[in-house]
Amino acid sequence: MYNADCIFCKIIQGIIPSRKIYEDENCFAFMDIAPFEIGHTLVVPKVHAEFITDLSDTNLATLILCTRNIAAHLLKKLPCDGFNLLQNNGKCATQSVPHVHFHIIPRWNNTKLNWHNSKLYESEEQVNEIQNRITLNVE
Ligand code: DGP
Repeated sequence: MYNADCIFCKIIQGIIPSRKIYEDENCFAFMDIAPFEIGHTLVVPKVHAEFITDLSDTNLATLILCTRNIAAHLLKKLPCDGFNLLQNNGKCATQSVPHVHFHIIPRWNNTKLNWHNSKLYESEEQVNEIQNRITLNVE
């Protein structure tokens, strides 16, 4: 359920701070610390599992529905024109945090993605503003 060595489990517990945008009984979503685009969001199940294939049907269903709902929210509130869903499993597939997660990467028409863009946000104020804009019903 909870893995004391896992960064994302610690984020879910609030032991490591994060820019939370959504939380419910099963899922937690927060802004990626190394975003590929403005509004890049991670959606994770509260239960600890390394690969998507380790999740039960129920946990996977709640995770994908939550991801769909957050993506719909980003389309409307950022707003963005589209998005990429990215989900890595295993070091060989560039998974760096071994807790299942979906990346939602907002996309805009006529804008190329910079996969190594570490300086996306102009200021702390801009990150705060984007976080406020994309936060949904946080319990
Ligand atoms: P992946 O390569 O699919 O395992 O992506 C993991 C993502 O997690 C990566 O884009 C950076 C992000 N990340 C890692 N540590 C933290 C953290 O402590 N806080 C936040 N907000 N994101 C993190």
